[in-house]
Order: sequence, then structure tokens, then C-alpha cells
Amino acid sequence: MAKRRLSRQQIDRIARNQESDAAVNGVVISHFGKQLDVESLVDGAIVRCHQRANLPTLVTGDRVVWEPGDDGVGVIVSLAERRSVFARPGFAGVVKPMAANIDVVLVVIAPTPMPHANLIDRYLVAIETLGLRPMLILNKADLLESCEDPLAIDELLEIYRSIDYSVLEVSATGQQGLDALRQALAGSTTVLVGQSGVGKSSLVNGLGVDAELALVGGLSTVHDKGMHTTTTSRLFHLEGFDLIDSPGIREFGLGHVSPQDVFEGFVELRGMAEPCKFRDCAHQGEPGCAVMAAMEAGEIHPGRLQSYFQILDSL
Ligand SMILES: Nc1nc2c(ncn2[C@@H]2O[C@H](COP(=O)(O)OP(=O)(O)OP(=O)(O)O)[C@@H](O)[C@H]2O)c(=O)[nH]1
Ligand SMILES: [Mg+2]
Ligand SMILES: [Zn+2]
Repeated sequence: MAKRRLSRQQIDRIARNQESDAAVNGVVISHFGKQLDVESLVDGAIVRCHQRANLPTLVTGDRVVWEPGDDGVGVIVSLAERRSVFARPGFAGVVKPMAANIDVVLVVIAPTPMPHANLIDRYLVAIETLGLRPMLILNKADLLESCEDPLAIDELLEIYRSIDYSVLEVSATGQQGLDALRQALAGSTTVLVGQSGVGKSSLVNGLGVDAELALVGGLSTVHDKGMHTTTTSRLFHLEGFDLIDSPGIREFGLGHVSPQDVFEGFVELRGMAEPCKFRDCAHQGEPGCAVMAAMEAGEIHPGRLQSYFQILDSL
């Protein structure tokens, strides 16, 4: 890839890294099997690299030190400590890091494909557990009127607004609501997550100033599902913020999270169980249950409580 001018963010980052760790000289932009693309923090060039075998699996956003190798392929020799990681469970309960050194996880939904019940809550529990900043986006707001059940989408968004999550309605292709989104993302590194086909890559393109940064796919006409167009996470530097596009997923398991963390991951439930009559109250019909009482009083949405029980059952 051609050399290009350093962005303000890159210059800031170099300054930061020089203060904290002079050795850090690159950021992982993307990975392809055993090879990774590393952006040099010195001149902004992107170098294809291998990694030394003693290093853990590296992910997009990792700060690394690399050295030039043979045939223009570099070698990553060390990994700087990660400030944060967004991970998803892989096979056999192994946690698979997806992106490192991020601030915000932007959960993207759309009127089509229909949001999977429970998926948003699973993401939110993971985000809360990891101490990252959650944001919820309804993309394809231009399709809201004509979709199957606009009221259901409105109600869904209202649940999250009522518990103080930041919720924005945008249209990536219709350039609607994108300025508000740019403002919300300013100065941070954000990973976009969600089902295939909701428009994560389209958002990268819509928010960017250079057209068509990320590859966009359609929806399959038969099932109205995404086509799994994005196959590997990738970091994009946009004007004033960084975005990491990620592949769409079908399910997001929480096998690695404890029951207590799941409870705490439902932010409106925090502290709610303290007045329960029984210390080990499961909030499923026991007498003197404060959580049930709060739900009956309309302080907790029944759908969220149901979602909490579903996640507990799945652990
Ligand atoms: N009407 C409308 N269509 C959109 C909008 N954003 C994206 N799309 C369309 O939705 C389809 C899927 O978009 P992508 O950006 O590839 O979705 P993705 O979430 O990146 O999908 P994966 O990479 O498979 O995870 C494409 O046909 C886009 O043109 C929008 O705001 N409005
Ligand atoms: Mg994509
Ligand atoms: Zn209870």
C-alpha cells in the first residue's frame, strides 16, 4: 500500500507511545490467516508481517514492535500490554479476542435482517463485564416505515433508552444521523458488532470521507439474512476517530461469564436484589422478591428479565 500523510490521530498516537513505550512502533490493522497487516507508526505505511511463535494470537488494534524481514514481509517481535480487549467465545469455551485497545463497542441492529431476540442483551453483558463503553445503533432507519413491524423496533429501542443506553437511529446509505454518530465517536476507537447484513461495513463507508473503504454485501433474498461479506476484522482511521469493522455473527455465547457478572451486566438490576427476602433468591417467584416487585411496578422491563433468565440458562 502507498505511503500517505499521517493523520492527527496517528501523530497523537506516536507522541503517546513515545511517552509510554518508545519501542511500540506499529498497530495491527487486520489479519489474514497467519499473516497480519501492521501499520507503521513512524511513516503510516502498511507492512505485511508474520508473528513470532512465542506471541499470543494477535488481533486488530494490537500495538506491536515489528522488524523488517525477508521479501518485504516483516516479523512482529513483541506485543504491548492491551488497554482493553473485546472477545467472543470460540470453540470449547475458549475466549477469542476480536479487537484490542478499544473504547466503545457499537452494537448495530437494523429493521432487516430482523434483530435476534436476546443478542443485544448478550452483547451488553459482555461489554459491561469488560468495562467498555456500549452504544446501540439502529441502522437502515430509512427502512423503518416499510419494515414488517416498525412498532416492535421502536419498542425495542425504547427499552434501552429507558435504561440510559445511548441509542442512535441512522442510515449509512441514506446519510441520515451520521453527524450525531461522528460526534458520539469522536476521539475514540470503536468496534462495530452485530448480525451479518445490518450494515456495519456500510457504516464505515458512510462515516468515512473517502468512498468505499470497506466491502459491502447484499442480503440473501430467500431468508433476508446477511451474506457474511466481511470475513476479518479491520481497523480504519476516519476523520477524528478509529473504527474496527468486524464479521457478522449468528450467535454470541457467554460461556465465559459468571452468573453474578450476568446479573451485573443488566445495569438496571444492579443493587435490586439486595432487599430480596432470601439471600440466594433466584427471582423466579420466591416470596419477598424485590426484583419481581420492581418488574411488577414497571421499573424493570419484563423482556429484559426474561433475557436475563435465558442467558443464565445458557451458561
Ligand atoms: N436501505 C439501507 N440499506 C443499507 C443501509 N446500510 C446498509 N445497507 C445495505 O445492507 C446490506 C448489507 O450491508 P453490509 O454493510 O455489507 O452489512 P454488514 O453488517 O457489514 O454485513 P457482514 O459483513 O456480512 O457482517 C447492503 O446491501 C447494504 O447496501 C442503510 O442505511 N439503508
Ligand atoms: Mg461487513
Ligand atoms: Zn429476588
